[in-house]
Amino acid sequence: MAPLVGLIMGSRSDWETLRHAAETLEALGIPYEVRVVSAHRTPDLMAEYAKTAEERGIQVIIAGAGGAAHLPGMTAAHTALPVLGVPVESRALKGLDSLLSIVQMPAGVPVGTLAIGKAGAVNAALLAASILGLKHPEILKRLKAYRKAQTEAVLAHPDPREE
Ligand code: RP5
Repeated sequence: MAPLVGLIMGSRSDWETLRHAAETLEALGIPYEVRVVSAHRTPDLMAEYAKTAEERGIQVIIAGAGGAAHLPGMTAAHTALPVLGVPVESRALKGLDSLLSIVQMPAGVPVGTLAIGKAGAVNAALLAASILGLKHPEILKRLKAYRKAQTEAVLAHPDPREE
């Protein structure tokens, strides 16, 4: 099936974080593509990717980057598709640099910013599922089942000392 989500990241080194988004999309049966697209190392590719995503059938873009993380914002500047930004934990500043770079978009071009690291990557995929669920009932159904299973897993093990 043609990809509905474009999962992009600034470097191969971001995969360790963004793979959690990929795994969550897979768990929800959402077709996606993965690309390394750097805002500063491959700026032309980034613009081309963002400008052509909609006509290729992509409906949501998840963009992860670390440090001076321009990728989500610059991608959003080139497309009206929803862009979800995942701040990757950086070595020097533990991802606070990534978070602030992504979240502090000036008014006019939004990026939906998630938490730093794995939690943000998983939640970006879940939020993409919510957005896609508005017009893909089968995705909404799988998202609801995922949430139900999560709730049941917590309720089934109320004692934290249990193995
Ligand atoms: C950003 O710089 C990437 O998103 C990555 O998080 C960070 C470091 O990249 P590498 O030096 O590991 O390629 O562009």
